[in-house]
This record gives sequence, structure tokens and C-alpha cells, in this order.
Amino acid sequence: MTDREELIRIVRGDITDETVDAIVNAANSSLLGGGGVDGAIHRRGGPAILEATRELRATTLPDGLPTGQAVATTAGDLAARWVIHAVGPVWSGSEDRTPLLQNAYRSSLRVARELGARTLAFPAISAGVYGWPMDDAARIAVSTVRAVLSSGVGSVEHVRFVLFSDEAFDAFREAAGE
Ligand code: AR6
Repeated sequence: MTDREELIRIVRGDITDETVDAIVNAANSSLLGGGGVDGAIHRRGGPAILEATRELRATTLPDGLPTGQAVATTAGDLAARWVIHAVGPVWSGSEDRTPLLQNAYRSSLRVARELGARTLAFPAISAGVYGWPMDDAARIAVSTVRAVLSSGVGSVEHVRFVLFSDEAFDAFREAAGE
């Protein structure tokens, strides 16, 4: 097994069941919740997460969090220390927004590093409500995270992509070369 294979794992499941230092949320710019994985994280994590994001909106992020950026809060009742809220781009057929999706992953890893997080779980950012084709979303996710981890900088030792559907699981395994 290579170092790279030990760093990244592709698993099928519900990200709110993960026990990791930080769970990444596919949030929106409002940071005030939504459907999909965002809804699941807020439901399972309890009101402390919304309290924390409201506080961010009232202080440092009055206009919300721009696309491609990430910010951490408490993880409330989840089995994690932090939730890192990342905003992926809405998919567009007319404009290549790949750099914004890459930024959502890179920003999450940067925030994780600042926190000193060692283990991290990601969902398939932008591949649900935001409409990104799954195969492409998976390739961008895996290659971006690999590139950051292989630079060897920072605290993150293990990244789990936690995929909710067979389609997503298969796409990420393919992207990871498994
Ligand atoms: N665990 C892991 N993955 C999940 C879970 C879960 N519990 N629930 C859904 N997914 P989405 P987006 C998968 O729509 O496309 C929200 O309303 C889902 O099947 O959650 O970035 C936000 O507030 C899909 O593969 O995120 C934003 O408004 C993937 O997670 C908007 O949706 C991402 O789907 C963000 O859209």
C-alpha cells in the first residue's frame, strides 16, 4: 500500500455517522442551513451549529460566505470536534466553475490545518442540489485533495470521502483508481 492510499479512503455511508476531527458540510453562502447533507448535519448536530453560524453572520461574515470558501464551527452533538462549512459552486453548463469547486476543497483543508485537525470527512460537494455531474465532481474532489495532501504540509493525516449513494461511491472509487 502506498502512502497516498493510506491518506484517502472512499466509503459509502452517512457522513453524520463519522467519528473524525472535522466533518465538512456542503453548505450555501447563507450558512443558515438547507437540505441535503447540510440539513442532515444540522439535524444530527443540534442547535449549537446554527447558533454558531448565526454568530458568524452577525460578526465576521455579515454577507455570508463566498463560494469556494470555508469556515469552521462547533460540531454540536456530532462525533467530531468541528464542522467545516464549505460552499461549492452551482454547476453551470456554460461556464467552467472547476476552480471554485477546487477552492471549496482547498479552503476546507486549509481551515482543517489551522484547527490542527488530523482526520477529516468530506461529502461530494456540489454533486447534489447544486447539480454537478457526479463523475466530474468525484475527479475534481479526489485530485484536489490528493494534491494538497501529497504536498505534506499541515496536520491532516487522513481524509474520508463519505458517499451517500452507490452512484457517488462508484464514481469516487473510479476517480481514486480503486
Ligand atoms: N451523508 C453524506 N452525503 C450526503 C448526505 C449524508 N447524510 N446527505 C446527502 N448527501 P447536497 P450540494 C450527498 O445537495 O450539491 C443544501 O441545501 C448527496 O447525495 O447536500 O453542494 C445546501 O444548503 C450528494 O451526493 O450539496 C446548499 O443550498 C452530496 O451529498 C446546497 O444544498 C451533496 O449534495 C448545496 O448543494
